[in-house]
This record gives sequence, C-alpha cells and structure tokens, in this order.
Amino acid sequence: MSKSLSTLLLALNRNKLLLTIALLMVGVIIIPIPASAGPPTERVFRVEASRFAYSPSILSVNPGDRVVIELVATDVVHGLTIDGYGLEIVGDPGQTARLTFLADRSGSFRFRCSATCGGMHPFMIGKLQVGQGIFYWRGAALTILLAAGIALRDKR
Ligand SMILES: [Cu+2]
Repeated sequence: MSKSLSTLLLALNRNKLLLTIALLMVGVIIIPIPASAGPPTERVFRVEASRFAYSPSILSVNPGDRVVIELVATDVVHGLTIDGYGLEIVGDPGQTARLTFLADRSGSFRFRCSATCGGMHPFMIGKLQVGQGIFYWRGAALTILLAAGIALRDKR
C-alpha cells in the first residue's frame, strides 16, 4: 500500500469517526428522557431541622411522586422553603409541620431555612432531587463526545 493511499484511508476513517461522534451527540440531545423507575408513589420524609442543618439533607423522588415532608425542629423554630416550587413550611420546636406536594417539576431544587435561626442560618440548606439528574448525564455524555471529537480532529 502506498503512503498516500494509507493517509487517505486514515483521513476517511477519521471523518467517519467524526461523523459517528456527531451523530451520537445528536442522539444524546434528542433521545427522550426515560420513564422514571416505577409508577408514581407517595414518599414521606421525616426531616429533622436543627442548627444549622437538615437531616436528611438530600431528598430524592421520582417525577410525579406525591411528596410529604414532615419537618421536625429539634431546637429552635426552623423553616423549609423549596426554591423553584415556591413552597414553605415553618416548624415550631418539638412539633411536626407537614408539607404535601406533587413533584411535577424535574430537576435539582435547593431548599433552605426560612426562619432566621442563628449565625449560620444562611447556610442551612438541602436538596430536593426530582428524577435521576438526566441533565447532568446528558451534559457529561456531550462533554466526553466533544472531547473525543476535538482530539480526533487535532490528530495528525
Ligand atoms: Cu434555621
């Protein structure tokens, strides 16, 4: 095989690979988000709030789930407000405040204390995860494919 022919074949292969990568990237973008695991269900979380943390601080649900948060403040008055959902409850010490809602928005939502409870109050935060973080995986897959494409293109 002559040198120029092998170079040509290599270039063709590279273009084919680049095309494959481009098609995979399109696939990652347009493939619909997979159905959530299992039918919607009711999820009850007992969340203890104390200076300056929630326990548990990460609540994971599936889209469509009915979520019940039982907020129990163990020391002073604490609140819980969920960004993006516009919901809030306030719990008096030793009592259970109950918040029920439908997890109809997918994504990652921060929740935080809405009752000023001390110096570290602004850092009293948690996370409501609705769905499997599909946007994160989509982004990660795109990044990997893009890096592969760039590496291939720059290869001499
Ligand atoms: Cu607080």
